[in-house]
Amino acid sequence: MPDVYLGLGSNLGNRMEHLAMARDAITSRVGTITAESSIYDTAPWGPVPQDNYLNQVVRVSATLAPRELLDVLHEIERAAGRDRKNEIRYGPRVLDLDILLYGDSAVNEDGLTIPHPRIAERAFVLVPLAEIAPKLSIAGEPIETLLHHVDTTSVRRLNPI
Ligand code: A4P
Ligand code: MG
Repeated sequence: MPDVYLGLGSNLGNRMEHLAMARDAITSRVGTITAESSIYDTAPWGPVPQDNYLNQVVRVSATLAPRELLDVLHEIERAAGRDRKNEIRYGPRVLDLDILLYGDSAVNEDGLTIPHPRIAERAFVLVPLAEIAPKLSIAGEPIETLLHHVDTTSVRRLNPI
C-alpha cells in the first residue's frame, strides 16, 4: 500500500478539535495513520487576511485510490462543518484536507493534482512534512532544499500536551 501524506489545516472555531476529528475520521475511513507530525500554529499564507491556522501532516497507509480518497476527504471536511459553496479561495476554513503525496504517483486530472502543486511554496506544509519524512524528495528536490527557500519563522511548533 502506498504511503500517502495528508495536510490538515484549520483556522475557524475549535481548531484543535477539528484536527482531532479529522485524524479519527482518517483512521476509520482511509487507513492506519503510520506517522503524525507535531501540530503547528502558523501565520496565514496567501492573499486573504485571516486568523492563524493550526497545521499538521500525517502519513497514512491508504486503501483508497486517489479519487476515492479525495471524495472521502471532502466528506470529512463537510462533517466538520465546511461549506465550500460559501467560502473564498485561500480564505478561512474549519477544516482543509489536502493530498500532498500519494506514494510516487503523479496525478493530473480535472480537480486533482498530486503531488499537491503548492507544497514547495508553503512553510506550513514543508515544516511538518520534513518532521515526519526528512529524507523525502518532491519532484526530485530534497525536502531539506525546499525548506531553505521558504520563511519558516511564523511556523511555531506547539508542545505536545
Ligand atoms: N484539488 C486538486 N488537487 C488536490 C489535492 N492534491 N488535494 C482540488 C486536495 N484537493 C485537491 O480545494 C479546492 C479543490 O482543489 C478541491 O475541490 C479539489 O478538487 P481547496 O482546499 O478549497 O483549495 P484550493 O483552491 O485547492 O487551494 P489549496 O492550494 O488547497 O489552498 P488551501 O490550503 O486550501 O488554502 N495558511 C496557513 N498558514 N495554513 C493553511 O492551512 N490554508 C489556506 C487555504 C490558506 N492559507 C493557509 C492555509
Ligand atoms: Mg486545500
